[in-house]
Amino acid sequence: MSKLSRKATVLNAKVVELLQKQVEMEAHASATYLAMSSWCDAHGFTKSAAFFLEHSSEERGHMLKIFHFLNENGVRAFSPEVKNIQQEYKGLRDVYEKTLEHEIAVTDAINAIVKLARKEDDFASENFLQWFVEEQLEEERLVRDILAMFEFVNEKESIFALKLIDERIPLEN
Ligand code: OFO
Repeated sequence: MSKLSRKATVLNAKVVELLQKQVEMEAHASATYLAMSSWCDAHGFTKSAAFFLEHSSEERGHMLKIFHFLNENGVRAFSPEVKNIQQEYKGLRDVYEKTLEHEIAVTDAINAIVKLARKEDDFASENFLQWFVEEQLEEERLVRDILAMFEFVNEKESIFALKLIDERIPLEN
């Protein structure tokens, strides 16, 4: 890193590149959860619709957290392009399975940035990312707990069973 860029930011350039990608990933998560909320609403799963609406806002919050971290530390953050949002799902279980897959992918991405930050001695980014490490643990646990409810209904999930699950979806507000 040249002395001049060191003056602009203490963040490592390779870490910054991954953080910019993470801004995109969080924005994609926000848009995906919005699509899931709409799907759930259209299929009569009102608690799930509210759950995904809440989580869409949370993901936008995560995106902004990284966005501000970059801007506050001398890096120009880029407004992300959000494309390829899945709108259709096979059923309620599919929605939550896709959510878990998505959260696992985000956890892997966060861990990869932490690993790189550690390797590059970018202590500021490593420290900043600890919040995300905790958050991912919590989110994966939450979705796994929801998916566990589906284990109590048989393969041919009746609408009655699905509605019962929907009623037990935890909301924050
Ligand atoms: Fe951004 O918190 Fe999970 O994905």
